[in-house]
Amino acid sequence: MAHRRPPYAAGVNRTAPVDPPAQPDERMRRFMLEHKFGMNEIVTKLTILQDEFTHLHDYNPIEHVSSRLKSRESMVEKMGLKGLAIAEQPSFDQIRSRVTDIAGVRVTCSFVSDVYRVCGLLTEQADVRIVEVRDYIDTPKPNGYRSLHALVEVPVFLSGGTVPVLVEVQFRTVAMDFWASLEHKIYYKYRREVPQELLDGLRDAADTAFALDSTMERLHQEVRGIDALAEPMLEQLRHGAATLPPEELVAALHDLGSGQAGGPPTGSSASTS
Ligand code: 0O2
Repeated sequence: MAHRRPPYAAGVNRTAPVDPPAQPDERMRRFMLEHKFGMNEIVTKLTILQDEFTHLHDYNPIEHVSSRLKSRESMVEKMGLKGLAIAEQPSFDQIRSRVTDIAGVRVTCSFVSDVYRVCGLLTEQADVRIVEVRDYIDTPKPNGYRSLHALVEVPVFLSGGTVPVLVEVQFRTVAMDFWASLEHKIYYKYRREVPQELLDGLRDAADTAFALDSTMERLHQEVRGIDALAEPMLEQLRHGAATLPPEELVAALHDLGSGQAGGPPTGSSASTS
């Protein structure tokens, strides 16, 4: 995925504040609110795509969209992991640059190709700037975790000016989501000291889930391929192909076999940028 220049300056682009300087608590509230607004913008964009696909197309690649704002406790924990001690009173810019998933959106899709397609549809929008893409589908984590993570920046338009906000968007299939939520529960149940046999089981389950994703994807492409054939040809196939010119039949079957019929999504693999 190519980097594009944002339609706004990379830094905070506010007009001079009219109000007196904010107190730390109020600044924290503002900081969290800005992330909430950015998160809501991304959710709205995805909901629009979901509604468009539902009402104007015959297929909706988005199963589910959810979002969460990181809790203060979780943020402090992650700051610690990233070497930012709260006692040292790090600046908001320092927090923003180290903890990049304060605003998180999760998109669940049916198929792996949909994951890449929806990620593309979101990140190609003019006011969405890609900061980083981590493809844990192409390169799963050692524990078996698979998802496509896109860190994006969106402009939030406030009364005092425009604020660029980072949002982490996780795209995954239903099977990947099922695995990740179980792994998350196990991880917390064992307070991160998960027995080796459970870790091995999770690793196997991740591979099984991915094998299921691959089979479902293939079947889905085959069905879409058949649907995409022209109606007269479908009619001939339904009623026996004897009257079909051999070269046309061969070409149609060839397209089906190579996955070209109906133009299935190419699933351009996102790379880390
Ligand atoms: P929560 O509860 O979602 O807030 P980094 O040091 O930058 O490489 P970072 O910042 O954790 O590591 O980034 P990464 O790896 O992209 O992970 C960000 C989020 O992805 C996590 O947020 C999880 O939501 C999810 N995630 C990543 N790895 C795993 C995994 O192995 N299992 C599960 N179940 N989820 C994972 P948080 O803050 O960890 O959690």
